[in-house]
Amino acid sequence: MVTKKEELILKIDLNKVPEHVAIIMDGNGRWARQKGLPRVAGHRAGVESIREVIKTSLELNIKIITLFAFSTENWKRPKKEVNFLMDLPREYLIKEINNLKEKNVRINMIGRAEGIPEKTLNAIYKGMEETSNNDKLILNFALNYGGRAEIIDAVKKIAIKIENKEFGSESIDEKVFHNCLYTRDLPDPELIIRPSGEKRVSNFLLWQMAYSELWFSPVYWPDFRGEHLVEAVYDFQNRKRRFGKVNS
Ligand code: V0D
Repeated sequence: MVTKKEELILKIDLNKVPEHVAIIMDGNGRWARQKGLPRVAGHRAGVESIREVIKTSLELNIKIITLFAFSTENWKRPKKEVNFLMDLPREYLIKEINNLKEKNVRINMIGRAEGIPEKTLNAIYKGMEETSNNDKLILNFALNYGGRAEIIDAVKKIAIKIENKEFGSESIDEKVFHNCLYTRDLPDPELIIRPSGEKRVSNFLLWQMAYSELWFSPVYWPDFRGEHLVEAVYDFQNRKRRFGKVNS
């Protein structure tokens, strides 16, 4: 039997796959509510979707996946939920690290370290260290991340460099700015996916998404499967990207 996913993969041009895909892991709470389960059950179910996205990214040869896991605004949620979420990275890495190593996946994190429990940070840094030589796929978690916070942090870095006379204000350009972002080592995402039916950007990768293609899916994150990623990539390949120019 040929699955929907296999059928879609046959239509993909493997030479024109986006290098960097970013995903907002949204809809976990609503998924749980619909099933009469506590919100945290949705967060836990969302881990299986990460596994699916990794597997499919390796098949398609996507090089970087950025996952929006926790925003600078998510601290306003009930304390019990925040505490549960903050233990997930450690739990995730204990469970998945061997699988990630075997698959040659490198773990990375972007966002503000301040506020994240030390135990969580240490687990993440250990995971990053242990996978730092892997080069098939970068799995980049955006944690305590906000696009505006990132831009403010970049402005602060530039101000300090100017105070230290590293360069003058006339030297500030897009390249200098890019090098002060959390994503300084990564190319901008060509494709951004938001599941769960919301059609908003919600403070994700504001600077980096200048020319990104956007794909919205009605599926809640815990129901997101490999075929949904392939569907988004297929649609991406059938768009004309002009970057503000006219086509010749
Ligand atoms: C909950 C569904 C993995 C979406 C997936 C604290 C929301 C499970 C991580 C993770 C979360 C983060 C960093 C890292 C390794 C793993 C994670 C959060 C939430 C926010 F280095 N899943 N996951 N982080 N959820």
